[in-house]
Amino acid sequence: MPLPLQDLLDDAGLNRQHVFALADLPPELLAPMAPAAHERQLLLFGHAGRRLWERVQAEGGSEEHPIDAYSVRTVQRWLAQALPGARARFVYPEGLRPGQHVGLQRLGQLAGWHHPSPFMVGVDSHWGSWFAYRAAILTDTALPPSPREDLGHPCPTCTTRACVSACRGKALSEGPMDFQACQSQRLQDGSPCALGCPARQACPVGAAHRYESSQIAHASRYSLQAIRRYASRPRG
Ligand code: B12
Repeated sequence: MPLPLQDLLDDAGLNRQHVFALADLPPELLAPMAPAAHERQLLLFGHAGRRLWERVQAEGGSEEHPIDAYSVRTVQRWLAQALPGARARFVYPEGLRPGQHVGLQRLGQLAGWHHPSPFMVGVDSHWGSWFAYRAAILTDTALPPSPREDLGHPCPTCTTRACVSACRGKALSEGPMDFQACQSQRLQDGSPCALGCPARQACPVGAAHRYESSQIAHASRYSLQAIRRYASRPRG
């Protein structure tokens, strides 16, 4: 069942949407959001493929986090037109206390969008790893909950394992991803992984939807900054 005015969201590049009844979500996932009594549903908005970035650039905003600002603006515009009068509260990318976060990949798993890849970013057989979670709101609505949309898990039948051999930090060589090895490689001067993950880019699945290089560099810059912050944190 499509959402009301779903075309507005699709056209804006927020082309994945899922309605959850809060009653169906595990309590530990809900806990950081501390839902109020009138909040009945969680609406999750994602993007897949290149459209979102095209739209963000077309709007030419100069915010520090242009994708987040654009996503919030777009969901607000959609809410005003599609669900006037609904009470809604953002829980992603803003709205929660510092240090609290919504388990987006877990929500993606429940929606059917997320399958684990060796490089930890979720994948499916259509979009590959070229999708992410852009906004989540709690509402007092009674929309029909969405069915799972599972486009398939490509990794179990993958024979080439191109991501594993492309990983420059040898972080994918033995079982679960070695996050320390990934981080150390990214932090080296002139690392080929600083502004884009060669493993993610080597995956052939959904290659037609691979982000444009400026989007890859943009997102990677933020994660590299975060890794630098973690790495410089005092220990003990
Ligand atoms: C924290 C975080 C990070 C941290 C992880 C560091 C750390 N040790 O905490 C950093 C900043 C490194 C990071 C990087 C990236 N992240 Co990140 N990250 C998150 C975040 C905010 C929370 C994850 C979490 O703590 N979950 C809760 C714990 C309990 O669950 P967990 O599964 O054990 O979580 C661990 C892993 O998820 C891991 N992690 C998170 N992201 C990544 C990425 C990689 C490659 C690896 C190895 C691990 C990892 O760190 C978590 C804590 O240890 C989520 C968004 C969210 N709110 O869920 C996005 C998220 C998981 N990240 C995402 C992405 C895309 C990335 C990047 C690819 C961005 C980029 N283009 O550079 C990079 C990965 C590149 C790389 N090789 O480093 C997407 C994944 C989309 C998808 N299709 O599944 C998410 C869902 C954000 C979103 N808006 O969609 N990320």
